[in-house]
Amino acid sequence: MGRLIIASNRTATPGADRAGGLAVALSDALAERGGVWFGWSGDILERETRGVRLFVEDNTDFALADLTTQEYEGYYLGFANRALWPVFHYRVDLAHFDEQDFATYEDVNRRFGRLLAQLTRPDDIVWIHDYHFLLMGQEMRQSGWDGPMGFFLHIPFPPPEVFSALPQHQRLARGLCAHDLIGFQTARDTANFRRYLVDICAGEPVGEDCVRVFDRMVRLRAFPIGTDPDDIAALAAGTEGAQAAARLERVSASRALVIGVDRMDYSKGLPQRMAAFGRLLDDHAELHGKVSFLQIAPPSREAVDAYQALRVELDGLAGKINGDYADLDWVPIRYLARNYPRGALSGLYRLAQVGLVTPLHDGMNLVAKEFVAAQTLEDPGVLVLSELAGAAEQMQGAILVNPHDIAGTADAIHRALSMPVEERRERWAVLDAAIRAEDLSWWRLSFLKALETVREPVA
Ligand code: ADQ
Repeated sequence: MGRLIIASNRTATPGADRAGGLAVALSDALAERGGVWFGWSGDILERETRGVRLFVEDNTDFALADLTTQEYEGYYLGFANRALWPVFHYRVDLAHFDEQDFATYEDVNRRFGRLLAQLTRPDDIVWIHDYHFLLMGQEMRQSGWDGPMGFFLHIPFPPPEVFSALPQHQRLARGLCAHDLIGFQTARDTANFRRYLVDICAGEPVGEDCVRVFDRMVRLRAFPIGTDPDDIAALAAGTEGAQAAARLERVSASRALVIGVDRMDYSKGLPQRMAAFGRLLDDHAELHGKVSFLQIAPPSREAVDAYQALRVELDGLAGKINGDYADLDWVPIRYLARNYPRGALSGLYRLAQVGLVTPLHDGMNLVAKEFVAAQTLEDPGVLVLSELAGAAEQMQGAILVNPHDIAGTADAIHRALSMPVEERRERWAVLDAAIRAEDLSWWRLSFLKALETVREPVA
């Protein structure tokens, strides 16, 4: 068996705390078979940089490349986060299309693709991750790499009509099709890309999941990413989890707790969620003083305008709802724009009666799965989940909502808060079975198995 070569924008840097589930899953895959993990070092240099820095740890060669200031602005902040991220999340209105940003994105993908091609050996397999590197595989092919190569998209893939808003959509699709296997989070994302290839690029469907297009055969499949339920349950019961829950309980007395945990991103539906909680308080005076909403939302991508505007909007909304309803001994919304460790979050999930996960669009949303994993059979909390999160395809035991429907989401929170324990247990059993059937190990093993056999003839 050859080595595994992984490329992702950020790596689990040697020596760093690999607390995140995905980092652990990829580290395990690399440690098992040996290989290379390539990515951006996180460093931004003023002057031009070439080459990679190599470290060896756990049977893995880490290969880290730096970015120049101009590359960071054009490739990362520019094309990846001002054009691809909004369009892939169906927000063409927020997208900023700049030819120079795209040229820089191409340059970085080319430079990184060439660097990585130099590190491969003939019997390796290559697995590239996410929207930062849509063109990297094609660059590797042009540098001579012709072995099995897969790509996994962590974010949604929009319908062809939305994807086509990107001025470079054909170039990007052609680049993606340099891979043998393209994995998506959901059946919906897979169908969207397939329809794009067939309708716009004259691709010819072959068998169940292949398309012949751009003179190549590409396999498209959904591999919904999962979490590690036992790990989260252990964290929820651990010291850090219990301490975080105890700190909150001291000030919240025995009030019901509704929890939301997200990166501060416009795809996560945070203003709509706060408005829904405000609507719950408008409609149910009997809940005043009886329920609190804890929203943890550390700022991300603060150099991008849309993220600055979101911060201002959320500060205003939380302030308005608290101003309208707070009392001497009760704060309705506890809004914390900062990060907490995984252990503390897991303890808070376990304490909460309701998990509110209401993105406007989301590739998967692992918080939904982590909330479920942190519950107990005796007294499980209820998940209120957006039907527009990838997780909704698997998590039918949740109360599903349209996140744009403020009154409907407020009703769903009310229903969750008043749900009898028997129904909560029934729903939780369904959700727990779903997150265990397709957990994080299942995800990585099924992707790698599909990649290893991708060159076999299509049935
Ligand atoms: P994200 O957009 O970051 O990820 P999500 O899946 O919710 O979204 O979270 C990824 C990880 O970050 C989870 O393990 C979660 O616990 C953690 N996290 C989220 N908010 C946090 C917070 N406030 N504090 C601390 N940790 C937090 C992208 C896609 C998703 C997809 C993932 C994985 O946008 O749709 O599920 O990749 O593929």
